[in-house]
Amino acid sequence: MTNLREIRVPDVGNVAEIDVVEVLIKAGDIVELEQTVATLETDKASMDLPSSASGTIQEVYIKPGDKVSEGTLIATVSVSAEKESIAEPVQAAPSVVATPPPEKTPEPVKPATKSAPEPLALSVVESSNSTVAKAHASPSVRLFARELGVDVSKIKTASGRKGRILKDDVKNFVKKVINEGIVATGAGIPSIPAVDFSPYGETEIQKLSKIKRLTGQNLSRVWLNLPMVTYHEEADITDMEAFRNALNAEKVKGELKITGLMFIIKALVAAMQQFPSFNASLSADGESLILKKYFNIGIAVDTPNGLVVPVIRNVNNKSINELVIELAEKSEKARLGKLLPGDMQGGCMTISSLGGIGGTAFTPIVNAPEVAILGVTRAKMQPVWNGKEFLPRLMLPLDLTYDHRVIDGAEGARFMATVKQNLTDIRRLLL
Ligand code: CAO
Repeated sequence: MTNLREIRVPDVGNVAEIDVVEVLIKAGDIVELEQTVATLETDKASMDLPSSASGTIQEVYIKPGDKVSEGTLIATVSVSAEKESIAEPVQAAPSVVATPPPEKTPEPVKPATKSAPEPLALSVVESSNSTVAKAHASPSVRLFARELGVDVSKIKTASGRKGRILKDDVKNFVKKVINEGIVATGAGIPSIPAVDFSPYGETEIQKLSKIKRLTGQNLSRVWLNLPMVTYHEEADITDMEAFRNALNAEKVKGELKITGLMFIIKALVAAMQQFPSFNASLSADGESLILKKYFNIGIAVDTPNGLVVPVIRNVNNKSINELVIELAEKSEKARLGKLLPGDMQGGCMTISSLGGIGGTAFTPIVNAPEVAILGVTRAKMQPVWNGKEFLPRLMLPLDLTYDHRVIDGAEGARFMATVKQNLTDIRRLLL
């Protein structure tokens, strides 16, 4: 058996005309006791009208735009007699928030419950417009927004009456943020405005390659997420170079030559074995380090389509000659666009070597979730003071960029001192 109960506008203080802003139920809906069924508004306050019974909505008597007052019938609910005997109906009070006068900025709304997240995460995208702080939304919409971590003051599109933000506006805002793939931590960064260059001369539009677009997105994400420091060092590679030249002189025609990069890869891995925090990734929650027991090195390779980073696995178990062959194969595949996704995965640290081109120093960007990257520019003969005299030495510039959340300055400097020692005296690589 069922009984019919009525939901009516309760006593909201001597207000003659109350606007119906939003109706959240329709016939056939199941409602719980105190579930919001409508949003009402006077010129002073906005309120969520709760259901005074749980059951099935039989009929709804109001629509947005109607005027109601105390006692107006909102809806009827059919309640099973069983339920009625268990729960006495209560006269639920509406939850009210003061309606901000449109020209003033409202007080920030505090989270209703402890578990509701602070409205931070999604607030980044549109913060450049301070006028949107005049958010106008019912308590239920504000609660809904808080549950999703959305700051309602950042929502520009309000499709309700009198500029009111509705639930659908919150949903659309979240969809937009997700679709744009905007990183939450880029708090409030205004985008670069579009410029019409035509007044200055002729231009031509060239589409970016897919690799360039993806690399660009990844680099921006890293730039916004990681506090990075770049540390510069120089290694005396005079002896290493003499050894390399001697080895290359032994090679028969057509055999692959050893470049300094192979020794750099080895020297880097030897240092990573000594400093485990460089062979690590920060966990997603930022609370722990994931230490890796394998030593895979990514090598940035310049290709006609953009930068790619093939990975050489288990460098610690490979000889210099094996590295020469593998890097030649992988960089060739990279330039022909034939690398498979697996060839570029699982790296622990990356080397970006511009030494074949030139340079004296640069600041490479960490290939996150790795925690550091080694940049290399062109070795140069320099007069180096040995305490008695200046000697001509071949000096290799090295640049280490690291994630400062994981690696502190002294650790970075010690790590580079070790890489430098390993390159200056490559016998150390045997230890
Ligand atoms: N100092 C002086 N000479 C250097 C050098 C250095 N640091 N590094 C390389 N060279 C020399 C090599 O010995 C070689 O000389 P020879 O022709 O006389 O033998 C010449 O420069 C060309 O070397 P290479 O670049 O072909 O070979 P490599 O092993 O040093 O590097 C690779 C291989 C794949 C890393 C490189 O070809 C490449 O693509 N580099 C660009 C990477 C890049 O774009 N990085 C930017 C990333 S943005 O962060």
